[in-house]
Amino acid sequence: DAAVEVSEKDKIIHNIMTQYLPRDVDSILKQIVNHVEYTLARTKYNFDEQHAYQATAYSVRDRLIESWNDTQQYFTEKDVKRVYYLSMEFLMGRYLNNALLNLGIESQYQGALKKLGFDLDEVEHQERDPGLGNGGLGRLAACFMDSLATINYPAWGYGIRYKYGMFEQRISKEGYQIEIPDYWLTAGNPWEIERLDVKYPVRFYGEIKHNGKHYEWQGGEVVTAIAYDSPIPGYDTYNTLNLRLWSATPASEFDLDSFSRGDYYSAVASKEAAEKISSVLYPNDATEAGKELRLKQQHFFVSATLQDVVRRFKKKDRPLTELHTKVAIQLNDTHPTIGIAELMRIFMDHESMGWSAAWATTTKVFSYTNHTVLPEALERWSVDLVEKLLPRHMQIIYEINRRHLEEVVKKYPGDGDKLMRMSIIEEGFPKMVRMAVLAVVGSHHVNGVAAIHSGLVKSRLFPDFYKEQPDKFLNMTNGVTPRRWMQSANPALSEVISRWLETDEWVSNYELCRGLEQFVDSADMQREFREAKRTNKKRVAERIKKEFGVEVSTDAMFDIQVKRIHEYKRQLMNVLSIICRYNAIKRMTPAEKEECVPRVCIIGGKAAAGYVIAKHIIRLINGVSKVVNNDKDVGDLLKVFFMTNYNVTLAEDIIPANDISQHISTAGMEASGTSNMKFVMNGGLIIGTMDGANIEIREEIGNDNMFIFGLLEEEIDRARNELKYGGYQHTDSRLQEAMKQIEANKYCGKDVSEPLLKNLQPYNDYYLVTRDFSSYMDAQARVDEEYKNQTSWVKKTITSVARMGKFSSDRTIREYGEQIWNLEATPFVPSSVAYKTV
Ligand code: F58
Repeated sequence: DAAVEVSEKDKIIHNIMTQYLPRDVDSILKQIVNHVEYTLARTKYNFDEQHAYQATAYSVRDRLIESWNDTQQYFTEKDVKRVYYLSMEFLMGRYLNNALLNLGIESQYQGALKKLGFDLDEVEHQERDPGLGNGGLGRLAACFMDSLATINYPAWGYGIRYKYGMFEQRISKEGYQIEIPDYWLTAGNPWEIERLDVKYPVRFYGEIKHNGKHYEWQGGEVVTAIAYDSPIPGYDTYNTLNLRLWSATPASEFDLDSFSRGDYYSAVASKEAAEKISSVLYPNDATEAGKELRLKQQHFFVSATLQDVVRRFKKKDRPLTELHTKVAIQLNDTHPTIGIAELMRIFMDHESMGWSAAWATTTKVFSYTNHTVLPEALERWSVDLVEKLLPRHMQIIYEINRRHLEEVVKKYPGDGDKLMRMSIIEEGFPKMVRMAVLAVVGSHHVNGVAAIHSGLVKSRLFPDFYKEQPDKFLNMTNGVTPRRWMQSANPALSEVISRWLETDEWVSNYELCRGLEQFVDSADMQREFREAKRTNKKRVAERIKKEFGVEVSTDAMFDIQVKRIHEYKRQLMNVLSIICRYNAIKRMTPAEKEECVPRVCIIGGKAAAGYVIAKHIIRLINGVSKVVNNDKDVGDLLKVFFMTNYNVTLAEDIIPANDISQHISTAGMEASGTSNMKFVMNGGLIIGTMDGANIEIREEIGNDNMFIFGLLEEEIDRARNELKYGGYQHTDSRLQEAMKQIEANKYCGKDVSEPLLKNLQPYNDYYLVTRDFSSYMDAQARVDEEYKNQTSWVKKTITSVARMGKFSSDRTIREYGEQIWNLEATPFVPSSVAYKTV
């Protein structure tokens, strides 16, 4: 009868709903082949490595979708507070290996692919590296997603699905950088799920009307934001988070006017323009260009995100004034700061909240991370532009500022200077909106990314605000994920660590690595660390052989500086010292050569397309490389390579091969740096300045395990003035010789040498290259000396690896969770989502 029918049906459904993909080799093989046939529509008997990659990726994605769905449903049921990490950049790197390791099914996939005649490693190399970020800021967001998932925090990432990521760098025959557009979606992206049903309208331009009750923003242009979701697995947890990236498409409503005018083609063309908004990542490094399209991108992704967040909150019936009890929003730099005005607009214009309630809630939701103190990098938008593009937001920003300054005046009557300093609006021609000030005023917490940097955020950037609300300002020292940067990038060393610790739990609890220190004197451990290093150096040596046709010895010291090319990072100082080393070798007697430690110098990084000096530095490096590598006198003692197209994948390949890495910014200028952490975790030592996280790394691993040089932050201003006003002139004869050779165009033409040398003149040397040079050369000499004693060197690297626990992004994220977001770890508990009708 009917009752039996229903329960039979329910049983069947229940059986289906509680079935998960089996994890054994043969089932996985079948899943992969199924995707070859049904997803890729290829014959099962004929598919290549690229198809194998895609089918494998789809099969892994299926698993992630299972846990993703369960996790999201679980979070909803438990009604947890979530953090939303808003970032214009997520520099995720390849997904496949990371997902396999986090899910703990790498060996099964290896087995399945082997049966199909493929090697997992090779298959993994088919994946494009999605470069949706510039550098440290974007990669930090990616490490944070991994840690958020691993710690079981309820979190979402929100950003932009750029069609073109960071440009591909090539080097011309003459040694100049060439930028190639990165259309990374040519072969599709199996890690994303297109959600054509998750879409929001986003408005630009137009005008403001008051309808008697509240303001309404009308007219202008409307585009539609479409969601693309990528599941983010955690390590050794079922929890799977979501990264939601927005893509811009034409709005679905039609502007009937232009159609009825009969102008069909231009009506279509104007729709097409919508897609431009999410088309390209701005490859700017540390200077703000003030481009209208960039502000459009910011409002586009922030508006869609906030609509999505508010909709999710409103699924349960409760007042929006409680939003902060379920929602924390982290602003990754000032790029999403327009969200403060946008949330106010939603509250007031759409949800009929009054100003006070709206503002009280908004400031309990947002917090802001600052990533730089460089004045030229702080975002400012002209009032005219904001007024034109986002008229309602401009009104709201003015009102936020009026009320904010009213408080300042009350407390400091007559102090006009203070008022000017604290204003969100910078007076001048043109008037500007200071996004960082808006972020500070609208946030409950503001943090820097390393101790020294957070100090400078208080003392240099926002001293007046710090004085009023000292507790608002925090430090959250950056970290990196040991999953990608050790376990995945460096299997050789990871295996050694796990064997000595007798566990691989250190992968999600880095502090366990302290246990390595007790074995530091063991000859066995020392040998195994050195063997792992040799394995990694061999791989890079092969790469060099393939790319440059040059043979390098793995006995040489591998010296690496890879990061965006910027004057403050001082790649120029590095290459100048390489020239000095070259000159010194040329003068050596055979006996001296015998004593000399061979070096392989590797430099890599992209220069922003419009950053002329940075591009000159690349040209100089390539020039030096050519001269040095082809000089028979030098032999194996020195080799120089510029590695093209530095990205996450390349970083994973070469960082494990480092003996020493360079983090040599002018003190006070590198907010934190994160590659410094990766290099040490992979068994190398650092030559560096007292800047960014170097300072804290030194605190953890000890001064004996680092090569520190250069002026301290508190000495910089004075040194700069001395240089500028003639009180100081370097007398380093090695540097003088190197500069003379550059002047004689030994390494590059005068188009490059002249501007570079001009920048090294005392009155122009803002980054203090000539001032720190001797001290840098001394530190380099110590590096050479210490490398001769391989036993003491490897002991230093073991001790350092053991003591790097602080720099796991798991630690960083716990601090954010506890001190800023007020979150609870919520590991998924299976029983709670069992199919409900049974
Ligand atoms: C970097 N900033 C800092 N900005 O320079 C670095 O010290 C820090 O470790 C890292 O953030 C993470 O906190 C950075 O990468 C950018 O790439 C901006 C992108 C948008 C345009 C301006 C530069």
